[in-house]
Amino acid sequence: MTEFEIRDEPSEYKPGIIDWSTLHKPSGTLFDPIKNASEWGKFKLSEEQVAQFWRDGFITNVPVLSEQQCDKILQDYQKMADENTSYEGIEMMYEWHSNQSGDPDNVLLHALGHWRLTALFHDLVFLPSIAAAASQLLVKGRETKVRFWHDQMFAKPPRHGGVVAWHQDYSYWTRTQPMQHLTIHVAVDAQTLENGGLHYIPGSHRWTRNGNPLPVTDFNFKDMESIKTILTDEELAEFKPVPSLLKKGEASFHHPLAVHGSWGNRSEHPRRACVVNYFADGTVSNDNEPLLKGLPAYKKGEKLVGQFFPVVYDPAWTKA
Ligand SMILES: O=C(O)CCC(=O)C(=O)O
Repeated sequence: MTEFEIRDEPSEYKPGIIDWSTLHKPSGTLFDPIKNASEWGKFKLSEEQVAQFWRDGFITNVPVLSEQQCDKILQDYQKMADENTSYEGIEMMYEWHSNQSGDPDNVLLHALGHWRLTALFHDLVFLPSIAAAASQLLVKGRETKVRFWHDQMFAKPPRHGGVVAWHQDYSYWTRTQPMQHLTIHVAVDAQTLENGGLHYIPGSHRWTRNGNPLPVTDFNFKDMESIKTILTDEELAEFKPVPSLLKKGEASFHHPLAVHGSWGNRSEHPRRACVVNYFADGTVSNDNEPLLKGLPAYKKGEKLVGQFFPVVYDPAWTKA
């Protein structure tokens, strides 16, 4: 696969419907794109934040969006949730589960691929406050060129919003390697104990099985505690959840092995989050099948480049 060209305008997927994955730079809809190389510096994490990430497996409460930016994104979010499978262009999405658990008392909207559908979701992928910071956390000890892997939405309705069972992200991603991935979880609604805010297990990014992630124990994010059936006594003793309690517009950044999850939403308000997943440039396919629905197949060992894996940050840009 070859690198996708940088154009000034996105192309249409079909008449009247834009495929935003064809634009490999921000459109300017969510934020003013960076004009001077020196501006990138203000988005860097401190040495303490980087050290904390490698010690605990996550950092939290990083401000990345204003409340107004969240509100704009929430309009797109609500429209998609309301129109559901009749949303125009929904077939471009990698996944769409209006209720991943299947249980009407524990509803979790979970979807991947909305960056193709709206300018705001597209621009979030290129947001400097997450992309520049990601370059410091993908590989220990050096900054890397950052590529987009995929996005996710997790929405829990009021009162009967579902759980996201404890898991490590890389358990779902071994079809890409090596493991040099990162998740950024952006709270577009404030998160609380009552509304199903995200929790982490500090130190769990060191939990592996012969160098591999823990096996997936619950594909439907339904049974919160199912991971415990496969943990060792030492891991169970260390299993001490901490809430990240993100304010609206704040993000947490977590390691691909950091165990995280969230309980149901029992508040009177929706709890919606936008998740962006990146990997370091140089990550390759570990599967001959398409890695996500609608993408071309990459051969095992082939570098992940092209339309669906744009570069969102390059350390060279700070010197341009
Ligand atoms: O929204 C949630 O509670 C879970 C999100 C998640 O799994 C993630 O951010 O990687």
